[in-house]
Amino acid sequence: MTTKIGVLVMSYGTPESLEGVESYYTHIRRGNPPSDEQLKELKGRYEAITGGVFPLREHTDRQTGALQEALNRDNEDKAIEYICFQGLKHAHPFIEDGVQRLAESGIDHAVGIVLAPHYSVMSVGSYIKRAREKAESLGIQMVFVESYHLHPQLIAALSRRVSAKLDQYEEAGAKREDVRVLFSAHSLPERILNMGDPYRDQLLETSKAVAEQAGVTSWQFTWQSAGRTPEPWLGPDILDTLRELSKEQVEYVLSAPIGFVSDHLEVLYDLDIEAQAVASELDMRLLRIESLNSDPAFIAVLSDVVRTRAGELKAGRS
Ligand code: FEC
Repeated sequence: MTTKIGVLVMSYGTPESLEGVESYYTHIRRGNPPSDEQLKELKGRYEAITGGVFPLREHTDRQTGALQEALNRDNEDKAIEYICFQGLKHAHPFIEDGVQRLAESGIDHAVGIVLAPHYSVMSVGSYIKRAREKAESLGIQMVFVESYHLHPQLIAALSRRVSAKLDQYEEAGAKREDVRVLFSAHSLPERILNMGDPYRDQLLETSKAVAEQAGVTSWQFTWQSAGRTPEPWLGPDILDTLRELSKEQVEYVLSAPIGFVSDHLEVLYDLDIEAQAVASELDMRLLRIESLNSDPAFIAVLSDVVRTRAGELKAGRS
């Protein structure tokens, strides 16, 4: 008999169309609709990256499909079948919808994973809280992957991306050691630090491990994409970091947004358009590493950590 194990693949979510941006933004703002000006500004950012296509949805779809295939393909124990469902934080199908679908498929044991390698109570923690509450209400036993920021295959995949861009710089005549590598991730309100949140430390650990493996000596960590709210957010922001580096006469910069796993607004707009514009104003050259998207090496990371957690489920049942 085959046992079905559900996998809830959680991701940030993105609108399905420009018309959907308002309800998406309202959800991010916990039910408070944005002003006309805020809405126009956000729609403008989506139009600038894709002209009305929302790349995060396609990447999440592909990652979810590839994960299900990898889990079942490499599954020596054919007594288990993994079935993946999506659960998005701010868009359909919401996290709760994903858990509901697990239940409707007759699944009573599941693993939850977020497509973000670093844990913060305000990011991954909030996804898990919502999934756990829904699973409990439906009688599903669920365990969660909290972080995978030092998984050896993740570090290797990111290091390869950093090395590839350093090669590109070298081919263009720059010395590798003259390139400043800027690791970055989404900022969060500063108050997370007083809560003993591991987010910043985990990001620094990933940065250090990737720098070591890629043989990078000139690197630093910086934040990006801070929210537009009055409270203080973690800094320095990448735009300020670029201005500082320009004062230090740094000419070549490599952006490595290790906090994200897909091409989406925060990468394609905040880095490829906004940061790129600042770099060119400052007469600096800025490249960015490729996103992980559906790279089989990244899917292997997800499948490995999901399988490990699933093993704990099995142990719990026997
Ligand atoms: O491509 C897309 O459509 C979605 C891109 C996207 C990703 C993403 C990831 C993270 N966020 C995190 C935290 C916050 C906090 C606030 C916040 C606000 C926004 C807004 C947009 C947005 N985020 Fe996001 N985030 C993405 C998009 N994010 C759009 C609203 C407008 C703006 O501020 O730009 C502030 C909420 C508030 O108002 O209180 C906090 C974190 C991540 C990375 C981890 C994860 O993926 O969950 C942390 C992708």
